[in-house]
Amino acid sequence: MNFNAIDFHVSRRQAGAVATVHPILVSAFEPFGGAQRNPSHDVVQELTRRAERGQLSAQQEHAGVVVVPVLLPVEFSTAGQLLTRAISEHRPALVISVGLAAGTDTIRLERVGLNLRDARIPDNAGAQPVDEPITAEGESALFSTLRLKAAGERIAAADIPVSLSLSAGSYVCNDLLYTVLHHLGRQAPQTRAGFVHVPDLHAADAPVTVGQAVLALDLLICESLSEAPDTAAQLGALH
Ligand code: PCA
Repeated sequence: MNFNAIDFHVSRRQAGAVATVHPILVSAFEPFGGAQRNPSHDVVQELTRRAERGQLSAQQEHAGVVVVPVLLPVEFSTAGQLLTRAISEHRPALVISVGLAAGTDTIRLERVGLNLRDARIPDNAGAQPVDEPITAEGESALFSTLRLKAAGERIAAADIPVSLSLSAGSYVCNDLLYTVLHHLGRQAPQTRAGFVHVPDLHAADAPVTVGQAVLALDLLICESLSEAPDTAAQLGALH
């Protein structure tokens, strides 16, 4: 998969209409594991469409919000390389990545990226690393810098199933989360970044609709553009 697979798009109308533009880099993944679709793509596409029409709450609350969507291959290393390259190019205010976690029934706000590759199935390029670090010299784990508790409370208040998650797994989504946090920690520590897993939104009994997932991302952007520390809500997990 090469760089052409990436689909950049910035709304010129919005970019020209405001003095300060805050690009929000939002990545989605291609299908994997034999599936025809990856709902993360639908969610990011719809978020971008609404942003182009100026319909996001984030745009009412923060001037200059522009969504820059990026579609990534489900490939270890490559996904992270492409997104860090896009970060260098766009110098975004926020980086939010979205992926599918089939079998879950909530929007999962990922708190932690692990320095670990342990793939149960091959990625889309056939790689299947087992028990390997992502970077040999990196920290064991890195925390999302998005305001997840503030966002989680707001998403729950909108009656959307949401949870804070302590593991993004050990496949390509975790690889991307860790790689982006590692990169930003060194290059642009003021830039908040994190990862959101969505359930299979195309399943017949999907617990969350595409519209709800889009609203959840919108609220996550709203909260994460604030420079304030995250709220101290008592949302820690017992197990
Ligand atoms: N989900 C996979 C990789 C791509 C995606 O959408 C994961 O959770 O790692």
